[in-house]
Amino acid sequence: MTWSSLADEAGRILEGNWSGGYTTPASGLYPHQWSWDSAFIAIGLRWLSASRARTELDSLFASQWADGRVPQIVYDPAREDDYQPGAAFWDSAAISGAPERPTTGLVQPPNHAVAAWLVHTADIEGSRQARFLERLYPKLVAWHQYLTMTRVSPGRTLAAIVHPWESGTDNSPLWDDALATLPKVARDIPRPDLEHAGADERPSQKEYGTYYWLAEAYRDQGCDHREGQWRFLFEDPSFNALWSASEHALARIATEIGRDPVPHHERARAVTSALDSLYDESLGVFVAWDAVRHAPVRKATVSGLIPLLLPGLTQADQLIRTLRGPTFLGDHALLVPSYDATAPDHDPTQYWRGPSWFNMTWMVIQGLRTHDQDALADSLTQHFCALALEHDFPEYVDPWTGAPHGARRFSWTAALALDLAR
Ligand code: 9WN
Repeated sequence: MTWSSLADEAGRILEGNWSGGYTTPASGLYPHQWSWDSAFIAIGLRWLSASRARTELDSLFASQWADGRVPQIVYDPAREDDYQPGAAFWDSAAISGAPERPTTGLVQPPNHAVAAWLVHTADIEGSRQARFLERLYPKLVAWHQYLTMTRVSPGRTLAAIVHPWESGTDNSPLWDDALATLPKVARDIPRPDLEHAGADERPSQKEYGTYYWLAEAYRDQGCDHREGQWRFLFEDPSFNALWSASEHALARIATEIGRDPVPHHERARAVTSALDSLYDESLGVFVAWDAVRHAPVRKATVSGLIPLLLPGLTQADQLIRTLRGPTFLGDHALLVPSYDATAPDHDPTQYWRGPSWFNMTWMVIQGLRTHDQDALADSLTQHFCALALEHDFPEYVDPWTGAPHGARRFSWTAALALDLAR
């Protein structure tokens, strides 16, 4: 492998998945714009074309809701039949405050300010001339304000997700017990996704039954979970670590454009210290908090390692020990598994229930560098780039064999490989 062949191929993939205003995650399986994908994609795209990276984020924020939320998916109306649930399911035009383009009412993890700052740093002159940060800053502030006002329960500090899709780690074992208590929709659910990936590489029909039931309930109450007793509510460690990291980035952005960084530092510190309550000493990792049952979900997943991104994290040494231990890398994992390798239900090929995802390993690499663990960061970077190139930039891989699964020519795999290869 040479860095230039990697960069060339990654560039071709991002070119192929470029729709004119944004990059689709994968041309067949995911034909629309996804929120946290666009942020990861912009981080790599900045090395190909900083102006396209800026457009990627601008186009996503053009579909921000009036209440500040950044939608999980912005739909391409021309591809309505190619992904479900589609725009017709959400009918966002019927909801007050929704943007012009059709979107879902759910959100995804808030990694956007991190991406905006990194995009800026790749081409400071161009960014300043385009007034990129001036334009995006109030939108990013409104997005974080949505989290504070709508997703933080009274007496808490961390933001909650209201649907597994919002975690970005859809069928993670973290959600199993809660989902088992929920109904499923009775009708047949269309699965165009199965034309592009094996059924054993996607969430099951049973899982989709519950996902739809929950999404319908959310939609039918105007995309606001605060009506009645919402039955799926979790504080996810990765979602909140990204929120805190994004507040740190917003502080930098604020300073750059002559605004006050202090409120962002304060929020970042508050979220980081609230994450303490999710740390599980015996697992050596952060876990999710079930805000309906008022109990932690004591399972080790890669989401619980993502707080490593945060400077000054008091549990960094323990997290790094856990990462190196049998739960994750052990002696021979190539990339970070998505779920506890020692768990009896770990499956190295099934979506978020074991395989390694490139965005998660990229975040762990950034976290290792934040905590001066360059040797391990370097070795993960080598495996990351080699596996991406060898297997046509797959969506995810078996952590031990590196065998590819899910979509190929997957945009964030290409973008983040490009970023690491710099
Ligand atoms: C639902 C687009 C998205 C990623 C998620 C990943 C997968 C969608 C799906 O694909 O989720 O949002 O259909 O399974 O889990 O992280 O953003 O790449």
